[in-house]
Amino acid sequence: MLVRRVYFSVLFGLAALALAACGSRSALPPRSIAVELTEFTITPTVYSAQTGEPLTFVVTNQGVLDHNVTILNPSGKELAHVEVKSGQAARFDFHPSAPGGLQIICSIDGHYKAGMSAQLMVNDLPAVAQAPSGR
Ligand SMILES: [Cu+2]
Repeated sequence: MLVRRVYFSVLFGLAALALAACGSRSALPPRSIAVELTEFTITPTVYSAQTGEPLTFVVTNQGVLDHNVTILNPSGKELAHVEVKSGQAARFDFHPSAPGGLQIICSIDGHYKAGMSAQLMVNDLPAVAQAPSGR
């Protein structure tokens, strides 16, 4: 009987370890982020995410002109892009793969210069560590 109890506690211990090992980045739940475009702003202007977090950007163009959302890495490489016609909405999935600051712009000629830019901050902390700590 005692042997059996020990066997079960070892089994449960192993199961708990396995769960803890899985509980990091890959377990982040999908999240949608709403983005609004107008002449000539991207709202909000600052976004934050975790490395590996499965994001879906839901973009609404409230402007009278067509716009797009383009995500650029610090060296200017395009990581994601979606066109959104005036009055319409579009969505795209984006999984930030590394920590750092990414730029979100509208790449249509002159729009970035006119103010269509925002920042996506990607950090490597697990989601739990984001909760405000007690003071
Ligand atoms: Cu634009």
